[in-house]
Amino acid sequence: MKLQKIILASTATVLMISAGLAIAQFQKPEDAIKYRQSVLTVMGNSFGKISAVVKGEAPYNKDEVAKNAAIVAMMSTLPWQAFGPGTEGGKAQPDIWSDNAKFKAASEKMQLAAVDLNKAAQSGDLESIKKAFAATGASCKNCHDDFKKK
Ligand code: ASC
Repeated sequence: MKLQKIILASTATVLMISAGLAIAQFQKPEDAIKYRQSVLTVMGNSFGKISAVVKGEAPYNKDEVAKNAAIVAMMSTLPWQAFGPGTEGGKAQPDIWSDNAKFKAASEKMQLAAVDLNKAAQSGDLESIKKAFAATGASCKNCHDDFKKK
């Protein structure tokens, strides 16, 4: 089984587990802030590499895009457990806590988009990758518009 396939399979499992259970516990709010920022930085780095391919700024290499999409899908499941009560700070808007249902819905939309992007990337069909990339980017932006300070 190729690594990306293992990651794809385990992403679904982690999604199900993390839906009902906070995996990580944080000693201090700063630890939660650092964790979520780190995860989102890693996710943004891999997403940016796919972005360069989609925009024609970098050559399409199937294995590279597949690897980065698997990273995006895996990382997409992780930040949410680090937005618990009392962890306000960083660039997080207060609405994350005051309108948590909306934040959760936006985060779930992004995770599902990332799963689609990973499926497209594993298939190696660049047109599907471009479509799934656009949908994933829109889901990032949607959440940032509402919940991230400028
Ligand atoms: C990225 C990145 C984001 C998203 C967003 C998409 O590469 O770091 O936050 O894409 O800009 O609109």
